[in-house]
Amino acid sequence: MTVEGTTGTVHGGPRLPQERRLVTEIPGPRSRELFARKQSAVPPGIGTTLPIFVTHAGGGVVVDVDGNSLIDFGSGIAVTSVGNSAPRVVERVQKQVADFTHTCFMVTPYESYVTVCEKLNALTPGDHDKRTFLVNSGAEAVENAVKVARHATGRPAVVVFDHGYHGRTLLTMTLTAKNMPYKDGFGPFAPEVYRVPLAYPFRWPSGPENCADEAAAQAIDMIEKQIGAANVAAVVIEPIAGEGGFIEPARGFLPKIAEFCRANGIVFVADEVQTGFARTGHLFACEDEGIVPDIICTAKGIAGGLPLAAVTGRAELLDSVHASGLGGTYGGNPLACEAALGVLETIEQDKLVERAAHIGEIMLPRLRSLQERFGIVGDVRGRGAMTAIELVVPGTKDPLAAGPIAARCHAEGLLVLTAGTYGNVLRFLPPLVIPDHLLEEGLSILERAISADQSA
Ligand code: PLZ
Repeated sequence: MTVEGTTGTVHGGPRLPQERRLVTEIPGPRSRELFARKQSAVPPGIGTTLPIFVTHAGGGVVVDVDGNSLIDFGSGIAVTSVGNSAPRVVERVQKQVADFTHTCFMVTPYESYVTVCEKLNALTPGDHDKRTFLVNSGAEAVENAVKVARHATGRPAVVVFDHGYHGRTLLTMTLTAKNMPYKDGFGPFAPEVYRVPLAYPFRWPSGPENCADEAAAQAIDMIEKQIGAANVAAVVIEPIAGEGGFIEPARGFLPKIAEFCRANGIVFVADEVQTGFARTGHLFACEDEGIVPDIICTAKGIAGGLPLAAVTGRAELLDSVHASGLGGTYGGNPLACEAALGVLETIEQDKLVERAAHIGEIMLPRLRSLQERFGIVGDVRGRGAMTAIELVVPGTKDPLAAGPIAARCHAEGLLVLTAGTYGNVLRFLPPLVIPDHLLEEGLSILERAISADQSA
């Protein structure tokens, strides 16, 4: 593949040089003007990580209205894994937008929707008979997975985990662990949602080696004693907790939970909205421990930025819902389906699963060397192109806010995101097509930002 020459747009559009280029301070004057307009037109509830206004993006860079070119370690929150305006996505969407833009798949269907579903049935873990249907967002996918699990089992309860994030709708906000900013003042919440411990190795009281067994035992005990396994429709879990801080559950935890579900007729739902589509060096993160979920929810990386999400699961579960019990006006819109087909072709033909693993091989050793040199880097974790550092007050595990270091990176032209229940995680989600030299340069900017920290 031609990563070095990756362009932002095709069909004669401008090529985007794969370089960091700062021509004003960040944000520049034109972005500041637009941000003032945003503040009077858009409520503050819609936040802004970095107030530069974008005109182009592609490969590993985002270009703003002032002509700055920033290194992208965010991919629009793990969405543009194949890059912005990836050529195969652009080509398919451009053709589709000229042919027809919408019919509603539930009114008069079209082939691309069916092809996307066939491909997801084939590509997701497990060789059992599967069905897929398409919706618009990650939250909608998780919410629908719960609907299907409740309908199929006739049971009410849903079990979720500490540090979990599943969306902002009433049900998925309820499934989400963190109060601020996601839940505060937005209650009352949906009923029959129960939260159990997650195997968080860095913060497990008796140490990482005991974490998987103890956390699984506690979670299962709570389910049995407080809910009753026979009342549980679904266990919903991210194979790597994303917004919660890129927490990889201690190895062995996920298989124990999956086994408990199997033994008790509970639907195991993997929320792979953030981890899916090559991001972690597997097509899906569940593959790392050989987990075969009953239902898998995908979104984000599925369609290169067009709004699309999917619910894929065992045929007998999805087929249990009565005719017309599922759906929505826009779910599986033809533009989004074409984009998804372009994404899947790109992942396969450009070997982006391997590319994600390669990105991890570049990033993780450099992040570990930061941990050795700087006391504020308490933990380094992640897989493939989904990595993070957890910041602490040196010599303790007290959380150290990640915001100031993120701001220093932003000022130097590196777009990084924060995460974590304690707001102390810097996470890195570069597009999988980012050239190596931008990865290295981004890591050097991060290193300078950390070493400039007074407490480091
Ligand atoms: N499940 C695992 O990561 C979305 C949230 C951004 P939607 N994560 C980004 C924000 O602050 O709103 C996410 C996720 C996991 C579900 C979702 C929800 O996906 O497409 O944002 O609805």
